Amino acid sequence: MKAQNALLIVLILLLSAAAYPQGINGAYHSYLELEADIFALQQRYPDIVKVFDIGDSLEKRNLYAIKISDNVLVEEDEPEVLFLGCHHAREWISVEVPFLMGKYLAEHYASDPAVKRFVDQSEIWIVPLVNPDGLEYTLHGYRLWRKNRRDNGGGDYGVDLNRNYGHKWGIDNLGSSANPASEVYRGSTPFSEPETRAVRDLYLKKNFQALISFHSYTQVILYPWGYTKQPPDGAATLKEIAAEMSARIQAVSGRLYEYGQSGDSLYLTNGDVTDWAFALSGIPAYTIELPPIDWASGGFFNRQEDIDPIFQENLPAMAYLIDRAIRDYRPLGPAVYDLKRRLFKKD
Ligand code: 0X9
Ligand code: CA
Ligand code: ZN
Repeated sequence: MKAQNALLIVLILLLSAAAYPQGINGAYHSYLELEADIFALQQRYPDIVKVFDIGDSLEKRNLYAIKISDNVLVEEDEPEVLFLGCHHAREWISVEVPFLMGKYLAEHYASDPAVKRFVDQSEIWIVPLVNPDGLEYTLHGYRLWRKNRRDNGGGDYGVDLNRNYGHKWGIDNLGSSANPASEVYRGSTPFSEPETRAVRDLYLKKNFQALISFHSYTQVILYPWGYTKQPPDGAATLKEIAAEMSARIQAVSGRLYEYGQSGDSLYLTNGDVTDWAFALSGIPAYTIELPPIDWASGGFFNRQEDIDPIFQENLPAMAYLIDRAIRDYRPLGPAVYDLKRRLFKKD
């Protein structure tokens, strides 16, 4: 290579590094950036933060769960709450909100009595990146990719991870698709994907009392069922909690998150994580579709300056759910774990 050419290449690299100081994804996390930040958090707060590797993605990336609790090395009999992000690759903001929650809890434990109470009295589990292969593909392939990267044959790729869970899986072709080319392809069987199996297996080992699965966009809070318009038993409670969360969000930013039963308010979905968890253990299980409200306001492209405000407005909603899990907690004992496993086998 001529010296001139080498110089030119170095110049271009320097210029692009200056133009993208945080990589091509700005303040959003890639898989490796998130991995580094997760371990940095554990290293800084080892008494209350522990990282678990809960399985591998299809392309062999690690799936991480962050546990935040006092005596974090011990499994205590405390209510557990689960926050999930990024079932869908292009929904970048859905990685940031649950991750920032973990960071916030760790950083404010020593100074904020409310945070201390949450961390001491519950165990908060965060899986910020359920779909790392998809996320990487949005960075290096196609920004609007949604599914994982399963090779379905015939040139078709990807399973919609939020159609791959085991409750009423594939019950109709409205709430998911049997077509491997579809954006809502449900996969070949329930839990055919390693990513949904990892979430399932974590869920079955724990005793979660509540969960939020973050998505974007449209600014709504949704609860089961998704597979039908029929309301579930306990719909009134699910609605009441959604209303409380919505009000808390609005109190921060003025932004309105509508709420309702997902099958009713959005469109039918079968095989999503909230229906599965709710069917299994009847816990309050929510999908929160983060801002913006519509495509014209940015769709999947939130500005990096919006990450923190979106986290800040969701913080009291998450805190409300944790607080409620603490207040309503009835220690269940090992029989329930057995029951859950048996129920699951029938699925
Ligand atoms: O379709 C989805 O999986 C979610 N919307 S998104 O635009 N982020 O893809 C909504 C899931 C809602 N849950 C149920 N309807 N059960
Ligand atoms: Ca604990
Ligand atoms: Zn989504």
